[in-house]
Amino acid sequence: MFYESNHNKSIDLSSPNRSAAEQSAVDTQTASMALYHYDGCYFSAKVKKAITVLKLKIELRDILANSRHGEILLKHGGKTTVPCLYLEETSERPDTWMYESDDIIRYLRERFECP
Ligand SMILES: N[C@@H](CCC(=O)N[C@@H](CS)C(=O)NCC(=O)O)C(=O)O
Repeated sequence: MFYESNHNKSIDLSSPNRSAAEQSAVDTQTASMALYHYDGCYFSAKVKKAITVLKLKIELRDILANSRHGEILLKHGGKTTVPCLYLEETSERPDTWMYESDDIIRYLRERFECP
């Protein structure tokens, strides 16, 4: 369970209990994602905490530790604000650059939190 207050909003997340096969299927899906972030950013920390609680393996790209990540984020996402979740394109949609920590957490939760 994860509870964190943010401007009077709260997040209540349950940690999933997946089988090895289920975890492997989830890992395959998250292999096409990356989180742009930096250490010391509260909003990034909130998303990283949710990623941990949801037991997701999502590549972390620190834009301060590696300026190339920041350049790519600006070029393709349109701004250097973090956190930003990158979702590789699929046959159904183009690649996506999702800003706003609450939107990212909601998305990950809807897709990966077990009922
Ligand atoms: N409402 C946003 C706030 C994000 C935010 O303020 N991020 C800061 C770092 S903690 C940032 O990137 N500021 C620089 C900028 O916006 O260019 C969220 O919840 O994701």
